[in-house]
Amino acid sequence: MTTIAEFSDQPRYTIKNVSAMTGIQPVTLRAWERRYEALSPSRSGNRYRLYSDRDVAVLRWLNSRLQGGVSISTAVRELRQMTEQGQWPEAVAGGPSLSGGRAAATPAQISRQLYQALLRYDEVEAANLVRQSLASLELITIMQEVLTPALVQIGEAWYRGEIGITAEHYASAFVRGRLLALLQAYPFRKGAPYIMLGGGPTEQHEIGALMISVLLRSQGYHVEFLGPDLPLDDMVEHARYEKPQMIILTATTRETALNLERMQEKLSRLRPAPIFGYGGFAFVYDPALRKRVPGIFLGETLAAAIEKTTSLLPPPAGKPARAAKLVRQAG
Ligand code: B12
Repeated sequence: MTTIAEFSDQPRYTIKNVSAMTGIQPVTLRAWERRYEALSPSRSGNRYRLYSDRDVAVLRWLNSRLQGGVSISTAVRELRQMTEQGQWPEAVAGGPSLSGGRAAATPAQISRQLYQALLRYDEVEAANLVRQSLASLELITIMQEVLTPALVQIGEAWYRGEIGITAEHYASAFVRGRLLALLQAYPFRKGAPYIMLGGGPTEQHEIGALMISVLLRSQGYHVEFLGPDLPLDDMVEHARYEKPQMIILTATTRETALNLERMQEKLSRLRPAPIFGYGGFAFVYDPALRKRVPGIFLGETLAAAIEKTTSLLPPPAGKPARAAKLVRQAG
């Protein structure tokens, strides 16, 4: 037996997802909210309603009461009376689910399934899981809670000698490909604050930088992703002509982190001088490196990097970007 209280109250699903999961039309969902205060979903940064697994469970329960002949106002009153006494109804199973009958899964579950699909070299299943994530989760959640843990698990399995380097390369190539498709699905906004992004000299890891590029582009910034292993002088020359407002370089290894020591000084000779921000695993693993690299350390997580970057730049004009056919292209 599972009560509705046991479901997560993390905001996660759009109204369209919830409609697909419960079979209740968006117009009805909005009316239940407005007239009966059946639910109060959170709002995303761009003001879209976001529902949690608990909200979905509540909606399924309300629907089952309606099918039992009770009016919506009575069902909502029943629910309120129970919750005011600290009780929750038992969850009702089923209803149409997210994608083709697949039950709504948590990010951790999707991540584990993705890890297993990648180890089997099952590209169709891996692509389906990414598509499922894009339809139901926020981008930042997909990056931090689905893709990153799957890659870390792959890295650990390789380290323990359980999988070969081929499997590890296949998995990172797959994730890299999905992220590039996503990046290109967002409109390229020339007039918006301009950020150049990539890996520092000798860096071969590029997935963290790609994730930040996708997240910033989704917020409407003009982001140029330049790939890994960028020579500093060449980048400074590029920046001299292109005049970005900000340059972000990432470092996973200590060697790359130390290679970033002179970037701030080189950039300070440009007019106007771009802001120099950096981050990545090397600075999380060894925080002392932050003292050695002049510039702005952007934080330990992708979410922190986005927050810090957006606080340093003017906001992009207009609405946050929407990816063209995001789910179909990237999935
Ligand atoms: C895929 C992978 C590779 C691929 C990369 C492919 C590609 N195109 O990107 C390849 C095969 C090339 C590779 C090479 C190597 N790798 Co490697 N690799 C990995 C693996 C499995 C996943 C890395 C990844 O993309 N993670 C996803 C990202 C998003 O996660 P993350 O880097 O941890 O980032 C988090 C934060 O740091 C932060 N973040 C990330 N970027 C940024 C940027 C900014 C600005 C900010 C603020 C935050 C931020 O957000 C993330 C989420 O919290 C990890 C395993 C692991 N445990 O992570 C090893 C790992 C990173 N690799 C490692 C090593 C040692 C190597 C090699 C030296 C191996 C070798 N002997 O040749 C070389 C490095 C060569 C070089 N000079 O760069 C070590 C690094 C340890 C260290 N600090 O020295 C790891 C941790 C494996 C391990 N357990 O030993 N690798």
